[in-house]
Amino acid sequence: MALDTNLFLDKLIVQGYTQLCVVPCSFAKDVINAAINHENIEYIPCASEAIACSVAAGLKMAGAKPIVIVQSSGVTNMGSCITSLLKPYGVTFPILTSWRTYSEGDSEIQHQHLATELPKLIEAYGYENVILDIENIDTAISQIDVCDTSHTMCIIKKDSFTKVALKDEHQLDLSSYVPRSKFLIDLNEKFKDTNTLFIGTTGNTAREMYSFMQETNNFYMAGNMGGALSLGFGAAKAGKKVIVCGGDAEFVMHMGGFTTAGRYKDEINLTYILFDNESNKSTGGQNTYQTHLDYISIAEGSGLDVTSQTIMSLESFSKTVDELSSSKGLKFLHVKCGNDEETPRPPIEVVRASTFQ
Ligand SMILES: Cc1ncc(C[n+]2csc(CCOP(=O)(O)OP(=O)(O)O)c2C)c(N)n1
Repeated sequence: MALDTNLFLDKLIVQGYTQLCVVPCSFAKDVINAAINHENIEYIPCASEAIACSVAAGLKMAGAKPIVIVQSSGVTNMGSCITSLLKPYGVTFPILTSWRTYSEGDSEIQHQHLATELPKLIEAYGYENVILDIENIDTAISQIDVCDTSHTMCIIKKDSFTKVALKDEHQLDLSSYVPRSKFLIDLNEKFKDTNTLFIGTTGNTAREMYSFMQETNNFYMAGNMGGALSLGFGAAKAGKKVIVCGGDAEFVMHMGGFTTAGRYKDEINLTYILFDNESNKSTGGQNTYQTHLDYISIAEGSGLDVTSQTIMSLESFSKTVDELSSSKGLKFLHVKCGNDEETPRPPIEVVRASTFQ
């Protein structure tokens, strides 16, 4: 049993809902696709769950009728907005969160804690919670309406929605870009058997590092989305030579990490490589809709030493990495990349053993 996704969205529109403020989760992939396909509800991709909540609060206070959709891991990011804005000012709108499960031995350790504690976290925020009814669509809509008028969060379980494909005009075409594996294989060749510490992000980069960079010194950060640069900065401040392999959704989530690290650029040896596939590959490939961003200028404005051209080829990547690795500092590289076939997640023993000292 699953809710008919398109009908669910149609009914929400009839109820007057106007925008979906989203940080993607694979559990919500079909609702997200349906919203992107639909002309009568606006899809607002947000850099973090905190931002999604604040945007929705502004929309609601100004008379619109937004809905927020996030992953359970991101409910933590909303804490400040909930406790210091939504609760004290009595602002309400539906917040739909997936509930990621965890079973022993799963390397997605980011979900282990909230797999049992999510309802308690919601309760600690002063919210009620309700599990989205997937048996009866009208009950489901009534639940959303309750969340619109009270501090109640709606929990979405796996497989709650029927499949919806993105319309052709919304599909991303990354075929002209070099697949990320080629760059990772090059990094493996250059840095195998060195003590350079590689940090992979929550997204697919860490998974692909496991497949294509078997011989480098890797930390697979299976969670803490947005924290890769800051984690790398801390390690570099403590004396490590670090390369962070970032993603375009990861880059924007806690962008203040760049302004913090930038202050210490002369003391450290850290390179941030932004592997930009224009999408959230690991949660279903949703477009990040960030073509308005100039990543290089953002990094430069935060104090990083940037390579001023976006890297489009393996040849220029290889040459630039050689140049960068011979100098100290806080360096930034923007690389456009395409998709590879799905790669397996690093097993839990590998993820846990990748802790660095
Ligand atoms: C706080 C938080 N919010 C959302 C997620 C779900 N999530 C995991 S990876 C990801 C997207 C990563 O995209 P990007 O950084 O561009 O890397 P890619 O997967 O495309 O390589 C999202 C939204 C999460 N793990 N944590």
